[in-house]
Amino acid sequence: MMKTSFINGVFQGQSGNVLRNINPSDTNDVIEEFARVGREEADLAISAAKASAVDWGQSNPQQRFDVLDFIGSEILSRKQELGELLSREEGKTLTEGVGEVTRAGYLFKFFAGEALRIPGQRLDSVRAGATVDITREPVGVIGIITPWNFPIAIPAWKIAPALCYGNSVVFKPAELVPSSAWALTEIISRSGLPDGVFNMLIGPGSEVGDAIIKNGSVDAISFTGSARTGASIAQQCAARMAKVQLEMGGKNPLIVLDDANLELAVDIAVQGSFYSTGQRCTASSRVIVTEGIYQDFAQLFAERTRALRVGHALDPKTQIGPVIDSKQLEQDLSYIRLGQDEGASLIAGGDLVNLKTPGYFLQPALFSDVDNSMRICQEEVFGPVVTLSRVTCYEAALAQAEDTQFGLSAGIVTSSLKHAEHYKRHASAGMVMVNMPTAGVDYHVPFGGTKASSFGPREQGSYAVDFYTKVKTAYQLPM
Ligand code: UN1
Repeated sequence: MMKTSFINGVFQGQSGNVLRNINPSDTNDVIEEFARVGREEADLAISAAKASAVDWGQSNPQQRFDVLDFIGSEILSRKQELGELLSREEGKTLTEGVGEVTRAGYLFKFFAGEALRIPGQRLDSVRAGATVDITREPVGVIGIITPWNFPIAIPAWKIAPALCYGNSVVFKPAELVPSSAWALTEIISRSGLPDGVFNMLIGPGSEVGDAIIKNGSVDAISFTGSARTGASIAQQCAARMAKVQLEMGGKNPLIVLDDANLELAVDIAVQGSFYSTGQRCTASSRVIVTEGIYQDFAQLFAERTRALRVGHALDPKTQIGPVIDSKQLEQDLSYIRLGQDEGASLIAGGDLVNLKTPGYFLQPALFSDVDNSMRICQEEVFGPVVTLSRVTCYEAALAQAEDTQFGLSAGIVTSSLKHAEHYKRHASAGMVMVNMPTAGVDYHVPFGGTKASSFGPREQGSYAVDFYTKVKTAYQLPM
């Protein structure tokens, strides 16, 4: 049976427009079919969200805790099954899929707790006898638009705080990964939320996404995706003065200094660069190495890259799953050709891999002899394609790491406390990782970047309150 969107408490939305969810590890495997909806259904969902927003905005902390805790508990108790579904549709390995589902479960649990401690302040007025209450109120209707690379964790880290702080939600998942979004929606549909508070729409960005962005009843938009779409959303939100939060690209540097432990440095580089098939905005895509360790590092990193087992996401031996679809694969391959045309040396990988099942399999690619001004060092590939460059010293490494339009995550591998401390202060990225991969973040602390990577208040952790609430200042003289 064809699956549908969820509007005003009911799974609904028939259409002749069918979305087939294809497994990137085996393109003969059609996972499920969905009925795509359009602008009209999006407007219905937004009206339902608006109509329910006032009551839900006045719900008490216990109601919100119970809803979020129910969702989190069910996700955690089904993590194996949901992880398998996620890996089947997105292509990350089963370990990564189950890991992501676990993260989503904990995100709901975290915000269940946050619902019990929504912050506020009471101050004495500067005018005699009066007091001032500073409170956090729901924003209203939140439009949530998510990418394909984290089919459940990114929806979770937007939906959970939206509900926690008393907002209604209209959620549009990426069309490449509708199954995880639908499974999450099915759980939410049984969580005790009043009808209309949570809506999920399966349909194209050009209609459903566009309706969410343009509809004046949507008070705020949280988006993760490409810089181009993000810029357009920001402009449209500014024009109608809607609140906006954007998470976009990265070109994250990983510095390796001479004093680093070689094995640890290579592990961190392989993990951060290639796991999840490099399809993370936090992936390390520029590895910058000082000259004393460069030779040994380059040799071991290339060996390890060649040895990575690319395969079907659900095969337990697989280390690197397929690329998400043919379009992304074409983009990865065109950057690999571009790197060669620009004069970089492809020292490992970069070939298509043929397996028993037809899928988008690519051996991770490693370039050396790059110049940071090359396009492969400046533009986000969003695939398993990495550059390796040699610098003289820490200061040169830092300068090169900073030479980018992006500012999401920045890593360093070193045993020098002095350099680690300096880097934490002077890297302009929103997240800095010392002796850890640039990708793979905790669920209870803020996530986000600077420069072209992010715009608006931070996501996750207790900082999420800034986006998902508005502040009221109430003055009172005694009666
Ligand atoms: C992570 O690295 O754990 O789209 C999360 C992305 C990011 C999430 C990365 N928004 O890749």
